[in-house]
Amino acid sequence: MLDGCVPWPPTLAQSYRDRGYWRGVTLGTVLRSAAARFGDRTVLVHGRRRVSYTELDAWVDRLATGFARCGIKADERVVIQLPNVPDFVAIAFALFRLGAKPVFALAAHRASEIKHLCELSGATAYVVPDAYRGFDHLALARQIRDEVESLRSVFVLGEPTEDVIPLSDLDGAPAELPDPDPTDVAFFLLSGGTTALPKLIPRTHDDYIYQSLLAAEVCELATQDVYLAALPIGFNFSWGCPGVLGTLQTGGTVALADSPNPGDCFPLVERERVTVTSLVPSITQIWLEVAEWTESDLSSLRLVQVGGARMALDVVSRIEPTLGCKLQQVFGMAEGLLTFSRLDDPPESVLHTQGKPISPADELKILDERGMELPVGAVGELVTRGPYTVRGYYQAPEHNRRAFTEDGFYRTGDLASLTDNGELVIEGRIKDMVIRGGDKISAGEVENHLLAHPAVAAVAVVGVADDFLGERICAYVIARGQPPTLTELREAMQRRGVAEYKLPDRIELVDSLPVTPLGKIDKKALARLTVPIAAPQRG
Ligand code: OOB
Repeated sequence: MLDGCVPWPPTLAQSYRDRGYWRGVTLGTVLRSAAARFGDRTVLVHGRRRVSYTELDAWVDRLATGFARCGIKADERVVIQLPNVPDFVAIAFALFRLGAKPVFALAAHRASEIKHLCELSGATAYVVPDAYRGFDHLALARQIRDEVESLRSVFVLGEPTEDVIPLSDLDGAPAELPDPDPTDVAFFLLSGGTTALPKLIPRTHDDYIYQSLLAAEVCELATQDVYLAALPIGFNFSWGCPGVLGTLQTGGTVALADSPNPGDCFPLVERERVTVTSLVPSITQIWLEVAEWTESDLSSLRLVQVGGARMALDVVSRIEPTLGCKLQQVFGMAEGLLTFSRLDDPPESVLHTQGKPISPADELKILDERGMELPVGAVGELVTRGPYTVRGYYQAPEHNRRAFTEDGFYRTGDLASLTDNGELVIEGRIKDMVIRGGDKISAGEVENHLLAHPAVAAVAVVGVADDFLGERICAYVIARGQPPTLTELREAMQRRGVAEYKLPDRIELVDSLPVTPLGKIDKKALARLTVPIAAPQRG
């Protein structure tokens, strides 16, 4: 396994193989078999572009050869920052075939996040669009290449220019490629981040193939299914829960949307006869509003998965009647564990719980503050381990000691309880994170950026309840000299190259911050102080 990753204990790994969970194949091979089975069927649709299984397989070979000729080698890390386009999928698979490891960045990430990801992963290459949504990714890529020592190459999707490699150049007769080890890392997902900076989550071929196939099975995916990738496909939910990878393994079609908004998605649902999609709660709310009056025909939808953040009951209960399809509640994390409500679960269970783990080998425990296991019904921290839940973050031994128990359970930082039936109910969070829409924002990261501002003497960032996004970002600031305005702080963070979704929605100027008896800032007290806001403040 790649250096810096924590493997599963050997006996447990063997038992996962013996029980058939880990199949000992790589993602590159999975695509090869899918192409052999599903040939001319369409695997990817984007706008007017349609790619068949056979075409994707051949394209991936050509790209892999091209990457190899450009010097990309097995085990090297490659940061991919692309929107939902067929090229994203082809590039990821080309890297899988080479044994190089894609690191999935979000299109919304900017200099601050990208630099961190490139440094942390030691990336040798970075793949970007030339420009996207008015942002010059090429300029960002050049800046990052200048600043990050390990970064040798920039590959660009779009207009060819000097000093970067156009992806269209990566072509050539397929050469002999090494077959990577299925137990090794296939790619890296990003942690939501409780620490000031995001961590990298190594996912292996074995564990991810198992997860995506199992998720496909629970969703009863079949060749006739059309999965709409509404959310960014670098997000675990739409990449492999079952998402793109689950669909590809079952012979279905993935329709790639430019955004999760109804304006982009509804016509696609109608045109492609989409059957399944996955959404976060805030987007679901917009879908429900627009579905009331849309002229698009949504009748092909059979299943909408919703997860990534807590969802209000009045939203949950409107989904099935308004969209005319089944709702599946999903609780998940890039680290692994997935719980899904089942298609035949009784309505009360689907409405009020986040379902059951997808694997019989998932182990879930609810712990109290001292680490003692709690009985059914009691609320405590959810910890978990299993055949597709990681044993450690990449290159983070110290953090891993805190984030995992001694016996390898991942401490989710989520407060939950289990019902008599073994369903999970998410009750809250102890981790220092804001979940805004489906986006996870580390409070510590935002605090560090704000502290860099000369007018900020001290700051505490908390989530404030919001009807639409679930939470918004509120910063309690003790000013130094002239108090800063929200706009000033947002602009200062933007100048530091921070992604837009992490900018505070509101500031509260205070003279002091409440502290716990141990002298830490008392965020619970702050959260209690904060009244919900109807709309973001500006000024
Ligand atoms: C998904 O993954 P991440 O890694 O972006 O975030 C994980 C965290 C969880 O620990 C929990 O705090 C929160 O997001 N979360 C939920 C939730 N689903 C995730 N909180 C309340 N209710 C839910 N249903 O968000 C993710 C990954 C795969 C599938 C779906 C979501």
